[in-house]
Amino acid sequence: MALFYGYVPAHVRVHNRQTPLKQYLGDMMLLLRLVLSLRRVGTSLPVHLYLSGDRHAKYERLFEEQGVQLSDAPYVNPAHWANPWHAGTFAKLHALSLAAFDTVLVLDLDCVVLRNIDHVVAWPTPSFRYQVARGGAGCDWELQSGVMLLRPNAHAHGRALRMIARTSDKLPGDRGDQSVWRALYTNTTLHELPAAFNAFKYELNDADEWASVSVLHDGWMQRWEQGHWPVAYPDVGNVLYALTTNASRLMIRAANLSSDVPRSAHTCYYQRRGATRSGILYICDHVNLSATTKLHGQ
Ligand SMILES: [Mn+2]
Repeated sequence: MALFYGYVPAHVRVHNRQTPLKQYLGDMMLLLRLVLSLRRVGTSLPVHLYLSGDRHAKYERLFEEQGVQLSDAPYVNPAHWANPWHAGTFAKLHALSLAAFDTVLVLDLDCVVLRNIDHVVAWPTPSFRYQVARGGAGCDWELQSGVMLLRPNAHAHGRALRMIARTSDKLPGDRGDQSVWRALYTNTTLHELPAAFNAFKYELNDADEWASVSVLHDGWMQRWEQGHWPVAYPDVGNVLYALTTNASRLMIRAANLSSDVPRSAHTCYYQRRGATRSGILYICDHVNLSATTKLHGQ
């Protein structure tokens, strides 16, 4: 199983009072939640996390404690035609270069695994689920790249990198990695993943559908407020809340922010559970975390 994350502050799209570092803290929490969910369902497959750009040892240690193999990966510059919101998704193209593996199961950091999915690696490659694309001329479907079963291939990796090179033509699609997968596999036999292995909560209509989910994608907490699904479907809602809380607690412990640090020097990522003030999760660290805990140079 392979997870990918690249962090270059200048490439992080920020809005409102968000900062690149807040985004990093939130993303690390989501990645950790995903790993905790894999441990919860007792995966026996090796889990690898490929990191590029700025790295922070104090948070990476949490992954090592969960038995995750950490590796440095080259940073993949987003295509000049990229949608800035999807700039980070090109990191997943690195999966094609992992020649030490026959099969790589790629999971997005905003996935949560609710049932053991180890058997998926025996399925044919490449496997994706299909998704109807919203808008976009000349493209009404896409390969949903949140869960992908791939066979690494150096030739395909080279082709993919050329598609996002400085001089590359704009590709149809979401202007993220999904545009690349779609173009790369145009003349390839593709296999379709069942929807339950990459399920979006807005697609799930009743308790039976919720109960069928193996991988919930797009499960982050901010969007809980758009609906009351954790209350309506507490079997999944409570699991997700417990995993998020545990991941957040581990992050807070790793941050180890001293009470001497003045509030003006804090950067905090926080989420609310539902519309109430209860269940607010904070992750706070130094505003200048880069200066204090960078992995390289320690
Ligand atoms: Mn995603």
